[in-house]
Amino acid sequence: MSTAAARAAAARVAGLREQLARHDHRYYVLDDPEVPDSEYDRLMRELRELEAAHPELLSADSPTQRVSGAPNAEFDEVRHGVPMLSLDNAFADTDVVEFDRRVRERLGTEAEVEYCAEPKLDGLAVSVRYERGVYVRAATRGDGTVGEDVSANVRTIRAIPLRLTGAAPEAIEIRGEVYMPFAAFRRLNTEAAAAGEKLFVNPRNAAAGALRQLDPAVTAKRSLAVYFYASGEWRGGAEPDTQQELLAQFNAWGLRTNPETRVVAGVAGCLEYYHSLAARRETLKYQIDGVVYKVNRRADQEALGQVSRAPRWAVAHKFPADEALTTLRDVEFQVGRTGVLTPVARLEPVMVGGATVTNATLHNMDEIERKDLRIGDTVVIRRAGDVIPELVRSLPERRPPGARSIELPAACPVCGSAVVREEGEAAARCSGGFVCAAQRKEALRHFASRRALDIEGMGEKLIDQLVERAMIATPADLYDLKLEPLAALDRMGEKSAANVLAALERSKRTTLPRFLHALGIRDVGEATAAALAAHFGTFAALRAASPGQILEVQDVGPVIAAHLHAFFAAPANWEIIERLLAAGLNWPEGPPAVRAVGALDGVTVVLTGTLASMTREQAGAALQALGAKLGASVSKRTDYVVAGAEAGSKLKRAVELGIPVLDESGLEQLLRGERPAA
Ligand code: D41
Repeated sequence: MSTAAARAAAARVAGLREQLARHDHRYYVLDDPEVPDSEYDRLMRELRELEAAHPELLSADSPTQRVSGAPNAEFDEVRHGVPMLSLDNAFADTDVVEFDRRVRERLGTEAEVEYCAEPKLDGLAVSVRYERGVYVRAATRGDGTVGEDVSANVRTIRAIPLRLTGAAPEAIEIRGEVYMPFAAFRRLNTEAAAAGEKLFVNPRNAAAGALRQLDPAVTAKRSLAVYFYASGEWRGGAEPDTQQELLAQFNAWGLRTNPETRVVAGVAGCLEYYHSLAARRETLKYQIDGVVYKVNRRADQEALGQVSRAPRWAVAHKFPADEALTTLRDVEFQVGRTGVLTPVARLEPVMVGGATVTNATLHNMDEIERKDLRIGDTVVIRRAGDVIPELVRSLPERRPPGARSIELPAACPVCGSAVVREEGEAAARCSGGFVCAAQRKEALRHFASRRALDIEGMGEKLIDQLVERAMIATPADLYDLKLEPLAALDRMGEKSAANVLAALERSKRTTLPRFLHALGIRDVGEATAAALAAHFGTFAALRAASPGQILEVQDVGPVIAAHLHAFFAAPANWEIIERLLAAGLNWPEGPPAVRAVGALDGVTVVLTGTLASMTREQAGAALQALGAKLGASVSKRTDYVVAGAEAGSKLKRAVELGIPVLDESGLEQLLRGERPAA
């Protein structure tokens, strides 16, 4: 091998050791990992491979040469009677086939080996020591030889008996996994969020945090649980002959073991167990990250022995990682049907949870700011079950020098209209309305809706078809529709098509408030439309108004004024409006209100019956905009009753009490701020 290649390998090995040491410290000592486990595993695998290829680089202080972790200074050290071994990992089914082949080779058998298969809990390994059946101590795994004394905390776990049931050995160490069930984890994070504290990333970290509490009373509240799966030192009495019998003995002593454990035949049995558990993974009440296969017979286990702290008779078959690191290549903005712009992360493709992920939604600009994302960042992607991939966070410590910040575009990526983002609102929106292809269907549906132009029969399904077949793009196109092509659509026919055309014809005679509302200008609802119509009197006056003049309208603030101004400033909107007017849309117009604001202060009006020019809600909103009060019933204090068609008891009562009764022309006078005589 060339010296250059050897130097490169040595440099890479040193770099990997440094990174792994830092990750160990963050993970085991600080409980605050910087990278997902899968990334750690990847680095460790690369280091092992390099060391295998270059044995001259091996050293005693390599992270591959010890199991891991440094004891937390706060707790006393405990030396395990028998070291706690670690597990080798298998990722692919073929890794398990290899494992089984090595086992049978060493045992010198062609026959199927019996394995004990268990879920691999994502918790913390502990060793609990009983002497003459009495709980004496509990320790974390630590580096496998020396762990931390967590006796006081583990004691608080209700599932751990303080005395074993029945006859017990003189001394025994029992190993298992302490974990936090999902329910307890969610509860803990809900409480932490309410208290404004930092949330735990996953149940494993939460369990680690709970075990490391200096005050056992805090641990006791954290609802930890445990499953036992192995023994360490065993002094006095005979050890069971199989893993299965060992677990049965644990149960007899009152110790929990995982009920999902099965004895399976050969590698086929192992893989079948793995895939069936993987399919049920979401239904378990606790987090698992794979399964563990153990040669069932203890005599076989002893014959197989161990290599560098890991038994040759067991292997952890991991589920595909559900978190992974990748690069944020770009952020694009998608426009939804209501015009909301949603940022979408474009990622360097990465395998997460068994699927390739290339995109992740980012919801809104606030989230981008909160997560401090830049294009070029290394990011953590998580995929839980079948759900949509999530961008968890970025790793600012890995940010490349050229990383670009992410800006909200000024123009809509679909139609080029201005993008607006209101103060205090997370969502940014395209102001294009009909002009924007992304918003077309929604804008048309609104235009035709009952409270707008009320085009009967022009429902969502019909609009979908018309837009999809490019028969219409804007409301102006509605009035160009012809009978034959309409009749040819799904669920239509001659009669329905004729009905729709008749409804379109009827809708041309409308009111100014309805028309303004129908345009779908952001935040211009019925009440605002009515107030605008009452204030300006004519559409021409409104369209010519400056933002300052629009601000004079009651209840219209700078945001709505800006939306209106932007809408009327867009030539595309103008073209639509001109075409609608040319098609014959019309409404009664009055002169602009003389002294609109407060003109009806102190005036109480009761509305009754059906009005022809606007809905009662629109009329009420417009009256209120001028300062009038709306009465629910007619009394001596009522100043006017406005009576539309089919007015009933309220009209009768007004006549009885001698209250002035107005028709629609009287209402128009009121809306101009006048006080008509009956
Ligand atoms: O559920 C687990 N996390 C689990 C861990 C398990 N079910 N079995 C395990 N068996 C062992 C051996 C075979 C070495 C006794 C283990 C672990 N070890 C283990 N946990 C942490 C490091 C090793």
